[in-house]
Amino acid sequence: MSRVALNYIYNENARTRRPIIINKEMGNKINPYLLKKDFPVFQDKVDGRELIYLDNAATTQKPYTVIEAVRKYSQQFHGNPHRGAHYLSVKATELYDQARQKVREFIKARSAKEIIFTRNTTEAINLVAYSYGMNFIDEGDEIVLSIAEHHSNILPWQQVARSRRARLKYMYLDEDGRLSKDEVKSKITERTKLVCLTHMSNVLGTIFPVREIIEYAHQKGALVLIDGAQGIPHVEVDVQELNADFYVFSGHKMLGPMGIGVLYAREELLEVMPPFLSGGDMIEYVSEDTASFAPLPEKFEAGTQNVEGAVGLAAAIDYLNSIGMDKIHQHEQDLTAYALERMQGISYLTLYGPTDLEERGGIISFNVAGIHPHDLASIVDLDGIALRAGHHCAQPLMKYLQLVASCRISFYLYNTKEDIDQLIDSLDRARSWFSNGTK
Ligand code: C6P
Repeated sequence: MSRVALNYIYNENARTRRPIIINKEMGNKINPYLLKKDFPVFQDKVDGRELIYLDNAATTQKPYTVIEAVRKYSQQFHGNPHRGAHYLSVKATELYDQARQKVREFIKARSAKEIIFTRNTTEAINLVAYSYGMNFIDEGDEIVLSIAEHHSNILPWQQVARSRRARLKYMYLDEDGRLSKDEVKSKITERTKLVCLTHMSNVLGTIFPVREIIEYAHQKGALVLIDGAQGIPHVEVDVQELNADFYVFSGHKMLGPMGIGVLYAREELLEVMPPFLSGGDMIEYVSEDTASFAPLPEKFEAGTQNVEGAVGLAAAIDYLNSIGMDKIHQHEQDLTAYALERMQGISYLTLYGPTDLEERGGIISFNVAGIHPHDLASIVDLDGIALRAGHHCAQPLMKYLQLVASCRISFYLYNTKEDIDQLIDSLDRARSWFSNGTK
């Protein structure tokens, strides 16, 4: 990065800049044009083009405040937490603990002991699978998943089912991409030990009624893991109100850095679960042959911690809070309504997922007649539009939908209706290019 660009990112205004919300003109709604100013990636051309970023389900962009928080930590406070009496080690410990408290408040967990930092959603699910699944799921028990799960919420359970001789059962979706009550009731039974369900489908955008499903599963004596990778960035989450047993998510999908994720689990469960990884910093006492473990949450955080990741995640939470999750959700709903209305009127497009806004969020999968999704993604990239094409790491769902691949757009707080208009112009150009051989 050039010196000029570095100065721009680290200048004083950027450090103190706060997201701006226009109340007069826009009622209580956020103004994405002003929010874009908080994100360095939108201040300059990317690869020579104005960026239209519609791949937020894959990862989100970072505001200056997150970049600055990580820089400040790295420059002024970097030390190995829990391991030294010197200033930097103490400071790193303090910042790491504060970040944990910030996450606790954000998801309204009872105690910071219930917040375990992981690398990402995938590692958090693996932690539950290897620690809880491999020890508490027995032969003949059933693990119930939805067919809409990401591979990260399927493969660990396949391993558990194989090792423990348990049975995997899938809840299938109706033709609108929803889970019916009948389907839920027919699959979750007294034999169910664990239900693993995504909060929002990363392919169809369906927001599942997780609170009702958790309540029903508990009546049957099952625990529930919610994959919140596509949930918590977009809707307010209160884990106590949801009554979730496990809730997992990734920092990089909510404006934070990559390499930091969270497992929330009820304290009683974490107390009886054995460590997933073992080594430094998760112990109380070690002898030649045996060891006793540190109390929660350290018991599940072996090795040197990702302090800069935690600090960046805390800054991302501050940013989201300064705007308000309710406003972010409303903005995404407005964009989704606008996009669906425009896209439904285009004859060459096939859209997938629920049509009712009440049941979905800002992820839209579609196909363009006559153009392979991968070709389409490369073509719109020439117009500066970032979207995702492929199976979206959800092959069982794609097979169920009888699709090989689809294109997918996904919104966040900085997207505008103009982004959607530009996408549709680009799709029109691609279509006529494929029809006439010119673009
Ligand atoms: N989905 C997407 O483009 P990680 O990689 O661990 O941060 O997140 C995994 C994951 C788990 N569950 C759901 C519902 C997800 O959407 C994802 C990540 C990205 O859809 C990358 S494949």
